[in-house]
Amino acid sequence: MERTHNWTTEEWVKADQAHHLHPFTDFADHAVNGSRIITEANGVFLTDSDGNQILDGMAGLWCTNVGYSRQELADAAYKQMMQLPYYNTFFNTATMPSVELAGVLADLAPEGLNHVFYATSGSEANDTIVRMVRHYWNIKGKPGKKTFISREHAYHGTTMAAASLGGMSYMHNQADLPLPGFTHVVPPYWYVFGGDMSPEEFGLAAAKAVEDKILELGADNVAAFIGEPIQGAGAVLIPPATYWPEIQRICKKHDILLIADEVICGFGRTGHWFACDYYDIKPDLMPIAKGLTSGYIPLSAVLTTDDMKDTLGKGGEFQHGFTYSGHPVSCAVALANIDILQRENLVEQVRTDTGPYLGERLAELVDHPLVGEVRHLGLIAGIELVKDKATRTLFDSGLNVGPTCKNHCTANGLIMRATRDVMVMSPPLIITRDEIDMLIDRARKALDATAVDFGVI
Ligand code: PXG
Repeated sequence: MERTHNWTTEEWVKADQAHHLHPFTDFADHAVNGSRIITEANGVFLTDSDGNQILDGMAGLWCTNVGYSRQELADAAYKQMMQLPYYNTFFNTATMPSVELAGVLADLAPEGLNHVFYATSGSEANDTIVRMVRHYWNIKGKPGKKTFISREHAYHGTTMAAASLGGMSYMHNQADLPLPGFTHVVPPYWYVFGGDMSPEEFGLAAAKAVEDKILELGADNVAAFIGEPIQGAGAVLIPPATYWPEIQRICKKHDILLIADEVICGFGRTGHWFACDYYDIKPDLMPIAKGLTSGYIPLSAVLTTDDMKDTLGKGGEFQHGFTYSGHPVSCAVALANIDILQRENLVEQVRTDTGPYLGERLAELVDHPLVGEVRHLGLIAGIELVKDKATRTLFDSGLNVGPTCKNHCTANGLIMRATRDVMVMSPPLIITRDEIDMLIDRARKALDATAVDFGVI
């Protein structure tokens, strides 16, 4: 492609520093250290402006499920742009891709989720849910039911409502959040919060925390419970098997809507189309994004039930939506993306082959002196780095053990995220066994170097 500028890396970095404010970035640090410029990508590999090849163990931000540079997705976008590049879905108008995709999603989704409301990002999908749920309870004649219960370490996005749903205290602190009507309970994070309990006992205790909160607030004041089936950005928190059945029982008992945030878990990440299929969760609302288009183009959606649609249908026009809701190009790309996932049996491949293989290779890391626990399902995993394995004691957060390991990964040609001192990974679903070997080899090198840095070896 013709570029206006044919700059050196240094010139790109300078220009970036001059005008570009980055998300989740310390602006003062950026002014000094700049950014790495990514120039192209293919399969599971990124290339930077110095020509380095980097294995992307994160699929971008948990999203490039079918891998990079897929011709089919570019073709789908091109074809749709030439036929109808934009039209909206407001005021009883539709475009063909938005109609087709809604049907495909209703077929793929867990039973009962028959209706699709489009947005552009995961955050917008979750804001949409807050609007829907509050309107729903008003129409039902229960206007007191307004509070959302979520968990600490939850991530549901960064708009004011989505960040309020989230349980990241560092995000709350910067904007006087959460807004009124959002509250958080302990997450099903056995390694840190489980104490002397078995994981199964702790799963029940963490679910009981939700019920205790409902009783404290009064069920007449609680609108919904929201949870990622597996908390992704919170450091891949995989709940004990007892957790989700108990959460569902509690929500039903107290007439609380259940929201399963599948923004990371959806579209094959766990070896199932949705993690709800794996945990047998039957949500009332399900936000999706990321893997819906493999991140090639922004698109998100809220999937919901007949009951939600019928109830909102009694409230007149739903006063909500975005210019780009159901964008035809995004929907065309999503259809082509789902077609690839199906045609190449990628979800099944993750469930039966590459997911278990990643699990086998990760199990080899459990003996490493820094590794307290490996959490894994399908192609999502977290490696908990700890000071003392026997007592499950974490490092002091000021030591920056996780970020140090992340830097060693980068130096070894691997992108792996550090969330606190948990190394997290979610590679593209097309990753092969050989590439998994490369990923594990590079991760082990980074762990060894980190262990040397902190005198653990
Ligand atoms: N729900 C979940 C479960 C997410 O993981 C969102 C909603 C919000 O999506 P948008 O499209 O508004 O970003 C997310 C996003 C990280 C990281 O550092 C995670 C996300 C986004 C950016 C960074 O792990 N998840």
